[in-house]
Amino acid sequence: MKDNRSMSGFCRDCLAPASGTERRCRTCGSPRLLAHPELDKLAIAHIDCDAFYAAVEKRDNPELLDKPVIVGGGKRGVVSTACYIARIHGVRSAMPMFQALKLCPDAVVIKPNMEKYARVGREVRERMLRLTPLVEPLSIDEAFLDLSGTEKLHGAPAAYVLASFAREVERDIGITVSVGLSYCKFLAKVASDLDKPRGFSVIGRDEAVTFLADKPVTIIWGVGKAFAETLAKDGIRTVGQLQRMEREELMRRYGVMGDRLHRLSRGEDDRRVEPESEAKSVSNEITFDRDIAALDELVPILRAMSEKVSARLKKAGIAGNTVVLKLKTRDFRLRTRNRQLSSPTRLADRIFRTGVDLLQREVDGTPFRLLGIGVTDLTDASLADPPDLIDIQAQKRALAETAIDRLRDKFGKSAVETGYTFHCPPAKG
Ligand code: DCP
Ligand code: MG
Repeated sequence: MKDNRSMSGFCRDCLAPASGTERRCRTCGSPRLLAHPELDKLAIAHIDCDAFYAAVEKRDNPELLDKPVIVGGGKRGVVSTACYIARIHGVRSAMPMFQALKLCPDAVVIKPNMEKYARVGREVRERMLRLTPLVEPLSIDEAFLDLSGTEKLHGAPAAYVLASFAREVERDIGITVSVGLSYCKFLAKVASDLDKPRGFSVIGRDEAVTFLADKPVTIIWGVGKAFAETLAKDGIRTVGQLQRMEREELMRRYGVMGDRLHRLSRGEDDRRVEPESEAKSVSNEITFDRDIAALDELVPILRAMSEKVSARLKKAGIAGNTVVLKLKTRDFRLRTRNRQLSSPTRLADRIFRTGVDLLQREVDGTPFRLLGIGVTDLTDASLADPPDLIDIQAQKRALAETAIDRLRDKFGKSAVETGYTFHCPPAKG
């Protein structure tokens, strides 16, 4: 939003000050100027790398620089990502490769090299941690940063620190990022997507409500396709419509989600940036070579993974209060399901049985590409798995598991296999 009252700003290329009235930098001539009336006050950022896998591949092979590049393929045959040149032709993530090549026949297709991308992702993250300890990664290529209170340390406001960060990542790592800066996580994330690639967008407090008013409801965190359809049936398509509704009405119609719609539609989001802590959860997941839909194929894998999770809990002397099941569908939709237990556990048997119960509700013919199981709400193991006088069977299974653990300790891991894990592929990770 343009406002000339007290516009502070600078050039994103040479970092020289700018007033917000000029069109090009007076020092270097660049048009990439950043100015905003609230620029010095905003400190919550979302940073997302541009066309991440493709950018890494271009960095490592300069011949690809001006060519359309698609990363993906393999057995699954879908696009992981496409560079911005390929996107001009309409190529998108998750698109079947044959369709992508129809749109862009000249594209260079590269198989993903996950280890390399993970390494670059870590490098970027390490640099973020030099700016603030409050870095919350969301995925391999994106994170929230809270830079509140770091102005003294850096001798500059967050906006300036972030622009130098983007410049340095380009110079030292060789890929580009886009930055969203706001006063809350919701709008920081929205902002980082507004001006991709090499973007820097700012959404201030004063403009939040107006900015959101004409946007589709799907811009709101947690409003997916299915929920947007529910809202559309009720005649609600834009955030502005939500802004005009009473909180009570929204809650009556949509429960807790109604409260979220009420707050987020007004740009009210007080979630903190939560740094990654060492062990918030213990989990294990596997991405399959081919998608799996059948329960009887998923169950043995779940068993093997539950045992891994349990082994790690036992080793660390901790236990979890909540079991989390994670599924990713063929089109990359993530489903996580939680169940709080009556007491914390570190037993494979309890993790597995809870997991199966959650899994059964999800198995409906959908092909899954990833399955994960874990526990969160960690506590000390001394509180775990109290003898359950009601469920004698559970007690028996717990005793059996302890006996199996002892045998495994003595004779090695494969000495004892439970019925579920026979012939099942080993879980990775
Ligand atoms: N990814 C994937 N399959 C998807 C989406 C993403 O394998 N359906 C991978 C490839 C991406 C990386 O995750 O490079 C990061 O995802 P983003 O959604 O951030 O996409 P990009 O970084 O590729 O592009 P953008 O510039 O839009 O952020
Ligand atoms: Mg990205």
